[in-house]
Amino acid sequence: MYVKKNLLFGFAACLLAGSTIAQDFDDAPKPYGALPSKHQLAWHETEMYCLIHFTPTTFQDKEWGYGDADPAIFNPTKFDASQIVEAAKAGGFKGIISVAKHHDGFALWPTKTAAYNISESPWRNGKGDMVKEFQQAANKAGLKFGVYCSPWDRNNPAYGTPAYVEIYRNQLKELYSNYGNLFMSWHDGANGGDGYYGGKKEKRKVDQSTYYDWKNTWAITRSMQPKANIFSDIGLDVRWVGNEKGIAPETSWSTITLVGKEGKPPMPGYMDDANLGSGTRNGEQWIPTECDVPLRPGWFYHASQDDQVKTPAMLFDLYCKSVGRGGAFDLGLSPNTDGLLHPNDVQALKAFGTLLQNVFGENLIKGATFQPSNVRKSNNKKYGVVNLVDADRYSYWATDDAVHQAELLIDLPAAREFNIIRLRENIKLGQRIDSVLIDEWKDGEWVNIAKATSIGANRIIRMDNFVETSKLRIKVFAPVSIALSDVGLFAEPKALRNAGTNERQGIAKTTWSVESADAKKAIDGDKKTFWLATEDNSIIIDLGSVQHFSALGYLPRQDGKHDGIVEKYEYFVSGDGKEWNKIAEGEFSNIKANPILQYIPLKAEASAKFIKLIAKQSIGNENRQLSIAEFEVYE
Ligand code: FUL
Repeated sequence: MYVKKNLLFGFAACLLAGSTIAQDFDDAPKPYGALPSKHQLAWHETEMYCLIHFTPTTFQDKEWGYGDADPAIFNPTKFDASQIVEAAKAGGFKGIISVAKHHDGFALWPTKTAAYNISESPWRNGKGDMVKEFQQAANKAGLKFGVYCSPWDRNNPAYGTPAYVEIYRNQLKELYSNYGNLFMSWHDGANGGDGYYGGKKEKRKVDQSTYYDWKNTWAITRSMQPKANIFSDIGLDVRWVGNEKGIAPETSWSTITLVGKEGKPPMPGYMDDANLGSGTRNGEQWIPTECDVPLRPGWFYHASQDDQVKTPAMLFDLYCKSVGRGGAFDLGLSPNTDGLLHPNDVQALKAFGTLLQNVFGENLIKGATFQPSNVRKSNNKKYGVVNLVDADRYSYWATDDAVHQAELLIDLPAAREFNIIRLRENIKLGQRIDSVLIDEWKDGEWVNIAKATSIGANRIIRMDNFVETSKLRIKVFAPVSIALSDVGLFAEPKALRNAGTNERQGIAKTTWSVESADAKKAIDGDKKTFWLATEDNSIIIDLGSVQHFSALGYLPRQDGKHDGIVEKYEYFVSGDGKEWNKIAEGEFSNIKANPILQYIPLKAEASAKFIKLIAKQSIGNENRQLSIAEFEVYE
């Protein structure tokens, strides 16, 4: 059973052997459980990076290109990689990943493997290499560089045959040869099926559990880019957190025991993903989470989303829920058709970077004295509490082997007000701690203010309320001795909590009606409820009177399940509910991984009393199904 479950990851273990990390001292605690490799440690230290989506799809105002865009449309005359990279840097991000090829198949470098590439575009007179320009800008700014090369290719005629896998590998080889040392090799799990495929315009399905032969594909990555962290829904080094909201669950272990689907071994694209977010306590592999989320609602630039850029307060919240939960924060940036980040994006990034510096630049633990209940090896200084406040993530306070529960009393020089507690373990010795309890000394007694599990590389406990105290107690529980490397206290600006959202407001629904009582859930203004029609793939909204509108919105169900989510749509309007005119049709690309509100700007303003949505394709039940959390109409 064990052998079967770990076909792929047994291979990972072999590749990692040789990079096991030595203990610092002879009498140091023995490492516990699965351990990070050297390149994973470097990745944990990187914490935040940006993923840049920019292809002809940008010029089509889409989220997924079909693979048929004319390369002539790709002409970002003002493109400046440094403008984008510098904006990321100002946000505190330490690396960038270039989407060198997205699902549309258009390569941003002059690949020899496929004609559909940047040399066919007018940009730099067909002589350009955008991946190179990103790499050079990253190097210049001192940021790490990585690549994303989509396995799914909606342009390539060979997609679906063994020949394509060879082409894909050759693309990786080019990217691994010519763009320096990569810190990440990012492999998407999406595989939507239909595409242009050299003009065939058909649906091609592959068996994701075998088609890409990841074992041998990633052997290329390991041999050509040994320092690159391999990401996929379950990569060899980094796993997807299971959503595109940028959020890891409260309890999220860096270790995981993988389970395949339908009795097959665990493979990317073929995983039981129930524990992707939480990981597994004492799991067999060290594969921490990456939390990816775009700065705007979509991964590609859409002018209609210029006012939907996440605010610095929202980004700060995401930082706490990703980096602060032992993962990495991967923020999507999307240059516009000029080839630049929009000023709103630049501004949000800068303000977020400043906020991070302001909050984490001042550690309120400064000057504190610590009283630990035990220090390893008869109070040996090398394991002492002084290690808790130095800048080294791997120096640590440790207890004796027999001491699995310990207390740390903290005396601050004066009463201090804070709402963030940061803890770190020395993860070179594994993820050892089960949980912590934190108390403040208040009115002559200890009062609990926080608790947490899964400490690991970095744990930010962000409390709802500020605490003002001069005395704290941290109780630590583990199955082995403790190796804690950092305790920090920080205060965020108080106004941050009430920063609001940047959600778009649709027109009021008070006069609206629908045909069935159940369908009312689609117009009740409550995002949590949804209508699931199992025998019908359409919904008609009666607006009550003729209304004028310029855009429509579809919010898919928000409960994490997928049945009935619309993938291809048609919208019709009518004045009398009998004669219908089509006003929009298309694809809600990437809606499964990122089930956000889909905003559909209309080509021309419409006026109607009735609106009908037809799901031409939806997830589950042969498409005679429609689920909808909210129907929106915009003035
Ligand atoms: C997804 C893709 O389908 C999206 O288009 C985007 O690239 C995102 C980062 O990964 O799964």
